[in-house]
Amino acid sequence: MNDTNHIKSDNFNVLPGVGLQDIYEDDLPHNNVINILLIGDPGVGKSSLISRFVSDEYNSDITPTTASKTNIKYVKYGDMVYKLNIIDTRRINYDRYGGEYKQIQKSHCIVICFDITHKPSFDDIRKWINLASNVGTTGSLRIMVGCKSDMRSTNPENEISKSTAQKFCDEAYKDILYIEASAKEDIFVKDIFLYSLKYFLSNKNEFDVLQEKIEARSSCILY
Ligand SMILES: Nc1nc2c(ncn2[C@@H]2O[C@H](COP(=O)(O)OP(=O)(O)OP(=O)(O)O)[C@@H](O)[C@H]2O)c(=O)[nH]1
Ligand SMILES: [Mg+2]
Repeated sequence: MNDTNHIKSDNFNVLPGVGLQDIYEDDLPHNNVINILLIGDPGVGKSSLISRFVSDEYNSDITPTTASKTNIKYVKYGDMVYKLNIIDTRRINYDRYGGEYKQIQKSHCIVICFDITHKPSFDDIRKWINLASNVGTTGSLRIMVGCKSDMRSTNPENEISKSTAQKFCDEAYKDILYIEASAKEDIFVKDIFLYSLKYFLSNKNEFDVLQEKIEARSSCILY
């Protein structure tokens, strides 16, 4: 995908003054709740993407995430306010992933991250995609994000080129959108969440059905 394919964010106004944890569902009247989950190998940059989007901050000394956490962001789009539940997952390798299945099932959008400068994280991406596909509810959106795009060309031997990642999606996962982003330089971070919101809106009827399925599944699965 070239850059012109990204959705324009002209109408995307982030509400000023809305912070992180101390916002509760009733604080702002909103039209819909959208659950967005980030998964991927340890250290690929999941939390940094969230921090950049939610609070416009980037910290190179960020600590590994030890427990899953829901970050709340209200966004205004058109005349409506939407609540985004952005779920950061704890630092864990794919093989030990468990217990978060419920979060995957409840997600409208699953953002599957790898680090473009760290080939092993791309080698694992198929496992994460399959997890999202197998556990996620049909109809949820999957976006693959190549993180740390500002580091392109700094370590060519260990790098995943944009064309390799794009080809991977085109050939194996046609319905997955690929975006390269940098939390550090704030490149295409907002696009990930804007795209999720737009997808949600354009599939709202399907998502109402999806919601019923999610609730039905949640009530009959033990964790
Ligand atoms: N250059 C650069 N470094 C980044 C970027 N995003 C994250 N990093 C660095 O990569 C490291 C890991 O970032 P995190 O955001 O903690 O990654 P994570 O996937 O949440 O990691 P875990 O919680 O440990 O699984 C940190 O040192 C970040 O500063 C980016 O866009 N550019
Ligand atoms: Mg983290």
